[in-house]
Amino acid sequence: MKKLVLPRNAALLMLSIFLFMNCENNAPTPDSTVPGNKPAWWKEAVVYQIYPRSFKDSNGDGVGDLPGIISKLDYIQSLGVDVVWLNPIFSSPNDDNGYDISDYRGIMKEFGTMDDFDALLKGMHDRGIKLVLDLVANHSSDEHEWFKQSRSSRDNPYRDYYHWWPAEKGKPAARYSFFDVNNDAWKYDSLTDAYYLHYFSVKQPDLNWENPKVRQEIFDMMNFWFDKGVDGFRMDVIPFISTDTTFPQLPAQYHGDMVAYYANGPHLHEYLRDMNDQVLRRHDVMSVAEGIGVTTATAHDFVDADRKELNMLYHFEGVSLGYLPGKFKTPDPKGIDMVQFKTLYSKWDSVFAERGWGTIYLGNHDQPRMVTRFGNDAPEYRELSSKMLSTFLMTMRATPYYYFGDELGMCNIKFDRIEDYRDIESINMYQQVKNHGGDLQEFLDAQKTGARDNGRTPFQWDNSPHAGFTTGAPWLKVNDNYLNINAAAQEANPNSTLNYFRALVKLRKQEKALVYGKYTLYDKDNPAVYAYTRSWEGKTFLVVLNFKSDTAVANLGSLDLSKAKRVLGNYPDANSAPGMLRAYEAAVWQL
Ligand code: TEU
Ligand code: CA
Repeated sequence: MKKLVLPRNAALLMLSIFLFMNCENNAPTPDSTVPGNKPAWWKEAVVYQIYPRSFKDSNGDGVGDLPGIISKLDYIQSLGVDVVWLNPIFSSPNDDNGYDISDYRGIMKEFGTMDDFDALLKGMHDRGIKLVLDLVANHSSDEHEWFKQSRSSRDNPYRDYYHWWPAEKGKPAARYSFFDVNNDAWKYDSLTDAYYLHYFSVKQPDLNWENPKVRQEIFDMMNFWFDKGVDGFRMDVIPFISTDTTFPQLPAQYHGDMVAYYANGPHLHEYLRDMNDQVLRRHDVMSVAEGIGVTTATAHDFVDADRKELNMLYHFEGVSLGYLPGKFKTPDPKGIDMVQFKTLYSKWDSVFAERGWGTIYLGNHDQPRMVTRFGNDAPEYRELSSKMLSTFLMTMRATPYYYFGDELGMCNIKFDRIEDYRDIESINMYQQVKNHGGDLQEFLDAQKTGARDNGRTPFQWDNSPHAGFTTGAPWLKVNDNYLNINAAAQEANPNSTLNYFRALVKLRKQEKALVYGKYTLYDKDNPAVYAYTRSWEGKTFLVVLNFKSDTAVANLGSLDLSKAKRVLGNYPDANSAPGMLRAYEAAVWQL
């Protein structure tokens, strides 16, 4: 065959194309069988959530702070995570631990100063870690200057920064408040003989997003933080921001589901597109909605790239499993139905298989500790089940949001007395039960499973007093089990939950199949085992998870296991076969 002689520059072009296609560092191109998963840093990232109040106290006042986080940046970097999401660090009277902001551009005095923030941001960026802050813009604190002005008179320029209902029109249509003792979202204010709206506590008045001045204030504030170098925002109850300000009686289709009504306001997506246009698209940042009230039917409206709104959202369906309907956070004695769990997470995977992108979490500051809620915190099973749950979180097709302390296998503190609680939600709901002559012991028993303070106890650094979190009196009690559950004890142990988490993060970084790979569920009706594969560009990993304490067998159908090799597992030795599982066994096999 005639030898093809290419002109010199064409040959160079061919060579450069060949080199580009084979060089180490060219961004991975997703497998053509899973279109829509264009690579992005926030899709490949592992996000580590820190509740600043409980991470590390540097000055002995018993409250975690920014200098405390700075002192632990090397620990954070040692985890291998890429992004840190900090719960609110802004000025706040802390009625709801920072989710009631009195100055969006100031640092909460207990947490430190703006210089501390700048040092923290630099420390993170120097270590290749991005920083995401918490945008709490559905409501502010009632101690914000805007609200002080707004409530002062009906003709104050800031009046319409919030939702007011003049009393002469009678009581406004009922709206639900999550934290009000009577769940009543309208608070009468005598100063101007009017009611103001608060979906959360009375000290968290809802901002009026229908007012373009409010939107501009929020957008300007976001740009202020992005101009400082912040890498993104988690957006608190962002689906709630648009409100029908005529406040009609609840439309029939929403009877019994106020959250769905809140999350489907008339201008929600117009405002999010506005936010993207004026703020988000101007920076290389990530955005994640707290997707309260969002379902698979509405998720794409928030996160599809062509919507030009947000990058990601997290839903509440998984963390809502296993509670009795109609009762406040009361665990179902039957526990969590694993077929329901697997069906739900498989559904959310398929929702984002072609477009959009998902997130995955089992714990955060609003949730109890995942090892208590979804694993087994009994001494003989706590480490095993903690590693099993971490394996799930780090091998699904979604950005993992991993909650601080879960890498140690920290578990619920299970307070016996309401006096030990600090969370407005627990305190006010207890008062509600008391006001109605309800069963307070039943409430306290249920809170041992579902209370948010279970996930907010101070980080357990070592076995010194207060787990090395503070030299003072901790704002919230430290779990007594810190003597044997702490980071220092686990650093030295290669088989600890901490080092297993590090190995999981490393594996996910190495194997893009665990990020972008096609997800296939096996043995969907197995009541104990969650088994799935992740396939991408010729590589297939099998993940098998036993969520129960009994040994279990998974039916892996026609999977070719002849070349299966375990790459990671929570038992020292691989089981005899991938489908054979010991108590709470987790294993990742390369096929
Ligand atoms: O949470 C929204 C919210 O509704 C949760 O409070 C959750 O529904 C509730 O805790 C279930 O018990 C966000 C923040 O994550 C939360 O910490 C704040 O308390 C709330 O908004 C108000 O800002
Ligand atoms: Ca402190």
